[in-house]
Amino acid sequence: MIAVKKAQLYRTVFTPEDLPDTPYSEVAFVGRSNVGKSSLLNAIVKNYRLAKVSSSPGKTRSINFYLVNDRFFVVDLPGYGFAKLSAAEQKRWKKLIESYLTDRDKLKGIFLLVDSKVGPTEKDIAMKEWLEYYGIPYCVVATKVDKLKKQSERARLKKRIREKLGLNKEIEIIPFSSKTREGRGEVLKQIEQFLER
Ligand SMILES: Nc1nc2c(ncn2[C@@H]2O[C@H](COP(=O)(O)OP(=O)(O)OP(=O)(O)O)[C@@H](O)[C@H]2O)c(=O)[nH]1
Ligand SMILES: [Mg+2]
Repeated sequence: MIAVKKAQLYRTVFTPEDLPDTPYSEVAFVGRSNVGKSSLLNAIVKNYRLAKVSSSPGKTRSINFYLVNDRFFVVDLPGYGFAKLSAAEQKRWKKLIESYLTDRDKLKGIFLLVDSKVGPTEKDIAMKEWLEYYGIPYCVVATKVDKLKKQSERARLKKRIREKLGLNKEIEIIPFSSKTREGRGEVLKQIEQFLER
């Protein structure tokens, strides 16, 4: 498993032209606004002040590149499904994300984050189809599992997500909590697997 020794913000990108051209491979976090992408990043690097986290959705508006161990990037993307954005902002978001996801040969894998309590939304399903269409390797992270208090909810979690998203058997689902750090090791292992491709 990767030992995270060092992590720093490398670049903040607001327009496709500013996407960095670097020698490093990368993995990225995508998902609804407020699903816990920035919290996942912080839990992975054990620095709760690296990426800004907020209970109001739409906190991350830029694509943020974090350089880990001077070896690879973890990329925190702005969330989708944030209703309060203006049409112009939504258009800007779409263009930025699309140009990132479709034209990035250093991108080795995506973590698609789904809220354990809310379950996959229509937008999550659309994102999954999109990743498959473009042939981008991905896995699913079920976030905020600490919120599932009932054993029965917990037991059904993976099956529910798999069915709703229409996932193939070989696509991994990792239950995760940034509060308890459950799943951190599995996410790091998956990062390693993506980077080896
Ligand atoms: N209970 C619980 N709350 C969490 C967890 N992860 C994130 N949260 C909370 O969920 C809210 C959103 O977390 P963020 O990490 O900012 O979410 P994001 O996906 O980066 O959101 P955007 O930047 O808006 O796209 C914050 O209030 C977090 O404290 C978790 O594992 N458990
Ligand atoms: Mg964020």
